[in-house]
This record gives sequence, structure tokens and C-alpha cells, in this order.
Amino acid sequence: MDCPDVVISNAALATMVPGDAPYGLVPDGAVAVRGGRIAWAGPVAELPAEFRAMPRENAGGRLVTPALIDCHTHLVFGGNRAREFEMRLEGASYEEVARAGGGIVSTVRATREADEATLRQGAIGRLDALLAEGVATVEVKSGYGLDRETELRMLRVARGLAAARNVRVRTTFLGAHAVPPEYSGRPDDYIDEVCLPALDAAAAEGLVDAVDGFCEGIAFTPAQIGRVFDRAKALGLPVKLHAEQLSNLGGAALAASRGALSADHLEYLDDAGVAAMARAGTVAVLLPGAFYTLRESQLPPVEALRVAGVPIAVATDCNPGSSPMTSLLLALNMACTLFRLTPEEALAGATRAAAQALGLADCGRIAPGLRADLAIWDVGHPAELAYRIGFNPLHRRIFGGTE
Ligand code: DI6
Ligand code: FE
Repeated sequence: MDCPDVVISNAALATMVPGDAPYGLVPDGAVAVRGGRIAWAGPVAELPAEFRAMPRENAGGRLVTPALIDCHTHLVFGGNRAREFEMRLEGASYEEVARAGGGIVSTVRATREADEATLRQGAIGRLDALLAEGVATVEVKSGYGLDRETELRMLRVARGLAAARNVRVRTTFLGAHAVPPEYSGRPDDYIDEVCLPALDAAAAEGLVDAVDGFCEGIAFTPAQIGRVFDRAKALGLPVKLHAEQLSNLGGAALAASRGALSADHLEYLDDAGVAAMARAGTVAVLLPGAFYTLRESQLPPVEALRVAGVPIAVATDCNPGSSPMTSLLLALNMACTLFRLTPEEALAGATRAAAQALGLADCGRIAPGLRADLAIWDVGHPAELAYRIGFNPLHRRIFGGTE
């Protein structure tokens, strides 16, 4: 890949490096990019001599941030659930929708029926929407196959996205997402006979960067999730968890006790869960798109997370059921308006903290040595990114120093 060495100058930098300045702001800044990495960043007046002779790109006074990171998506799936949306608005209950063949099971059916090319086509459309808003890294989960073959197919499609577009993809095995119809009432058998063998096979094929689960009354118990985490540990894979979304089962504390990268959703998280996450350095991933779509009223304990110093990330949770959303900027806006994050916290949530939620140390900030994944925006101040609704001010996305 051609990565021209360049100094981007006449830029306002929101480096997102923690420190005195909000957003790590450098008003009259420059970034030197060499070999696809950030070689230097700071006030243009302090640009070291060795970079002064490099080709310049004039950013025209625009804002430069780290490229965005969507750290929680279910981007690969078959079909959609628009009919279910209609039924619910016509007054059908969740159970009625499920009996009519809707709900997560309908996505499992559609995903099993879809071949790789069909899954890829759907995922690319959604991915392109994210990239158009300055995303350079995206996490993608399995979990709509719930049989070995389809779980692996989802992960292969997810991995393949990085060959189709200039994007970095982190794949997460989510075999413990739901109990498939053929195992109805037998979740433990599903874990033993399908989920764990599928995880072994996917890991053997190099398709897994992390292991996730859905710890909820309608999904799996902490004990069942614990067994999936045991296998992840044996395979040397980090874990994360959908926890405390609809009720409090202590999932976040379980995840933290296993050194989880993140616990996600967290509307019903209690003080013990917050403390456990703080101790373990587990990132709280907030997903306002699902909160909005499900018309939840229980708010995640943002102030308690702040006080405890738990890093907060924000993601789309893009999925066909609870968050059919392909705009990370909209997720930032919702995180502020619905959850009362500050615009600075929201932007950190889609850059610095999102990188941490994926276990990535080489992106999410503008700092020397990190990947040159940058977004250049037609805005004057970084708060505008979360403030606007339905407006995309991206001027240019730079991925590893290239377009
Ligand atoms: N939590 C959610 O909100 C989604 N999955 C999960 O673990 C729902 C997925 C769906 O309805 O398709
Ligand atoms: Fe999710």
C-alpha cells in the first residue's frame, strides 16, 4: 500500500491524549506521517527540523481527530427485521412477534440461509456507511449462526471485509448469543455440543480476536458464560460480555473477574459491578442505539463509572433487531442526549476508549508511534461532531497514512 510521507499542517488537532487541554486540543497543529505511522504531532511552531522538508498537506484550518473506532457491532447478518418493526408499532408484543417467526430467531434463519457472497454484500453496505463517517477500525461479532458452520461463515465474511475495504477488522466469537430453536430449553447442551466446539474450530482457523456472550434472562446464565470464558482462556483469547442490558445478573462483575476487555450495554449495572470493572480495567461500552430502539428507561450509571475512573466507550451495536444503526456519529449524539455524556467523553468513547475495549494500543489517539488513522472534519470545534444530528462533516479519512 502506498503511504506517502506527509506533514498535515494548518490543522486543529483533537489528539484525544489525556492531559490538561480538553480533547487534547492543539489549535494550530501539525501531524507528521511517516511509513503509515504518526511520527510527530504538536503545535506547528514546534515542528522538528527533520519534518520541515517533508511534503505538506494544508488542512485548511480543519479539525483532525483520530479516525473513529466502532468497538461493538453485529455487522454481518442475513435479512432484516423491518416487518417486526411494523408489527411492534401495530401493538404486537415481543412474544407475538416471536411466535410469528420474528425476533432474533428470524435473523438466525436468514443468516443460515445466506451464502458468503450474500452476507458480504449486506455487511459491505453497512460498513461503507461507517467508513463514510471516518471509521477506520470496526469490531464484528458472530452470533446469528448458532451452528458451527454458520458461525464460522460469519467470521470468515467479517475477516474478509478488511480485504474489500481499507479498514481494520477485529472479530469476536459470540456463539453464546441466543439458544437456537433446535436446542430450545437445553442451553447447557447447546454450549457443550455447539458453542464450545465452534469456538475451538474458529480459533483453530485464526478467525477469533475475542470471545463475547449475552448474559441475560433471555440468553445465558453467568455459570454458562463462565464455561465459555474458561474455554476462551484455554485458547488464550480475551473476553468481553453483553451484560446488565435488561436486568442485573452480575455479568459485568463476572467479566471483570476474568480480566475482560469490556462489558457492554450496562443499563442495570450496580455499584459492585462498577467497582469490579474499575479494579480490572474493564472498559464500559455504552450502546445508546439499543437503548433508543428498545425504548429503555433505565439509564446506565454514567456518573458512578466516571467517579470510579472506568473508561467509557460508545459504539453503534449495529444489528438488525435492537440497533439497526450504521452511524457512529449518531451514537455519539445519543450518548450525550440520552446518557448525558459530554461531547468530549463521547468522542473519547469512539477513539481512545474504543481502542482499549478492543485491546488495541496502536490507535485511538494522535500520538507518535501510533497508526496514522486520522479523520479530517469540516468543523471548527470537536463538540460539533456529537452536537449535529444526521449531518456528516467528514472531509477526508486517512487509513494507515493512505486514503
Ligand atoms: N443484545 C442486543 O440488544 C442484541 N443482541 C444482544 O446481545 C439483540 C440482537 C437481536 O435482536 O437481533
Ligand atoms: Fe450487541
